[in-house]
Amino acid sequence: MKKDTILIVGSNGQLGTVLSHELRQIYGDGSVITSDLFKKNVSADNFITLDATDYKAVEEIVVKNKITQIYHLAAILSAKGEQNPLGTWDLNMKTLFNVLEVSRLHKVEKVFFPSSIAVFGNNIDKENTLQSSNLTPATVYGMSKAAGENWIHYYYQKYGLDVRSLRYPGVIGYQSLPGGGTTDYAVDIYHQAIKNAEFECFLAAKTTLPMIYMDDAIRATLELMEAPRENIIIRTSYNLAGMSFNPEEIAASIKEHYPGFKIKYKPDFRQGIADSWPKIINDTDARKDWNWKPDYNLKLMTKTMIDNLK
Ligand code: AKB
Repeated sequence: MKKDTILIVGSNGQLGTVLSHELRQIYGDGSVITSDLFKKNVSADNFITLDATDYKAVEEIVVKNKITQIYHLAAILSAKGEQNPLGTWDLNMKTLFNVLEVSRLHKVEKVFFPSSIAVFGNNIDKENTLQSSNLTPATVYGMSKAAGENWIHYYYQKYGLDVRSLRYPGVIGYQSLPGGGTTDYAVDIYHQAIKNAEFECFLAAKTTLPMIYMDDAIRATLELMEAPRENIIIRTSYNLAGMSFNPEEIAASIKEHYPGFKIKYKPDFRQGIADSWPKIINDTDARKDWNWKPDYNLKLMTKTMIDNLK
């Protein structure tokens, strides 16, 4: 087992649920503390109720448990964030500042900050969105991630704090449900398919977005965090790609397993958010700097999702 004491902030979320499990396998149950606003019924022993907007509460956990790594996953996502723009900014930024300051003052060795494809907006090449593309996000969530990227870069430059980050595409997995995102349809669709229910999609048929299967997303996170410090050249956040598809294409891949599967399209306000995002992400830097390579394409993901959900 590796020696490190890890705190996961926001561990009840879609990514946190699976990442906590993986980190416990690597570091041992006793070395991983999960935390969130509320305790889930199935939370593991080492769970602490934490409001990460409370600086003192974050500091107390870090000091008391001699934390050496923090995964800061708490955030309000793109679609939910638009219901309360100022509250979203407050929560996303305050929790990040608390994690960064506590890490700086108490010498936390490594911090992970998830960014998102939501940092991109218009004025980019959507078919090949480069690492260095303009960041003009159309949502408050995207604004908070773009600002967060600059803050982690600042903490690295000014204080040498080793913060690492990925710009996640939509994450799709069977173990947990997303909440409040624009890419959530691509998880819900599988849950409806196995119930033989017709799926009503809140995005239009041809809305192509970058996505990634959960196993790839988790592996990318762990590989980034394990990479030697000198390999991490990008100190804002790395573009990360898995696959790209639209609702019509994911429906077609489901029909290979459920020929009677039906989908209808009823775009809502989330269509505007999706239209502001890239379609295909260029992740050359991640591949070059720490050897990133995804394993899953749409066909393999669909088979794996259906096999595990049914
Ligand atoms: C969302 O849809 O808001 C998230 C994301 C792409 O960051 N899944």
